[in-house]
Amino acid sequence: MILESLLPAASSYARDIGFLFDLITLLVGVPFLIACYLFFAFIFRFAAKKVDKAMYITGYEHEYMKWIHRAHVPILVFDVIIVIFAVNVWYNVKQNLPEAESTVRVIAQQWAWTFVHPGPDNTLDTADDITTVNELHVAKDTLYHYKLESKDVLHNFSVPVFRLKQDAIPGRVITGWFEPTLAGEYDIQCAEICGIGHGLMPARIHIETPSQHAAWVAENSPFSLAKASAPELEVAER
Ligand SMILES: [Cu+2]
Repeated sequence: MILESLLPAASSYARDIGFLFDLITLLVGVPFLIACYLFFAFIFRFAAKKVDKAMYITGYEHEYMKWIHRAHVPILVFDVIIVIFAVNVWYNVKQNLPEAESTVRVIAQQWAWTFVHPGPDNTLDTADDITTVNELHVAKDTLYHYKLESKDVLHNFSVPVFRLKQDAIPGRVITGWFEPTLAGEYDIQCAEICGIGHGLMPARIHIETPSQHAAWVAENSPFSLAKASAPELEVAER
């Protein structure tokens, strides 16, 4: 796996996309190298010789055309192979929407990311939601839906370790999914030129074990924060 040697695979579909990457590299790269080899081999071979004026060939005769047609066949077959595998992965990642165990809202704007996490009740758009800037917290082995929005222009929610990239379009809420499979802290990057600060639109994803994540949720829910900053309230409640 070429991609995985450069970047960890941290989502359930990262390896499928890595496989596509390898397949395309192989099926396009090998003919490319053969073509380059022939191109330069002929240049050097015939340039070195002092020959008479080159023969003029239109290349329209069947005798010469067959060298083009014969090369076309494997290229077409490779294209069909790529399309078959790519459609399969595309369907699984983008068109299929497996049932979610949790949902996060991702809001892009010039030039920051806002993430809304469901609080302890695991339901979005309730009073205990946790909102963060440039910091997304998710639990490992949990299937998430994301609701992707943009406040201004086109952005792109890219999580390289997930092999996930999704455009954010102002006026639309785009739903997609991911399932983190590897704990750790990784990059999120806007992958659509969205203005002068585009390069300054990174964020971090924190993939925690379910127990660590539960602790983070408990610690950061607005109610526990209110209690921490106003301990006398807790006494008053009793
Ligand atoms: Cu952006």
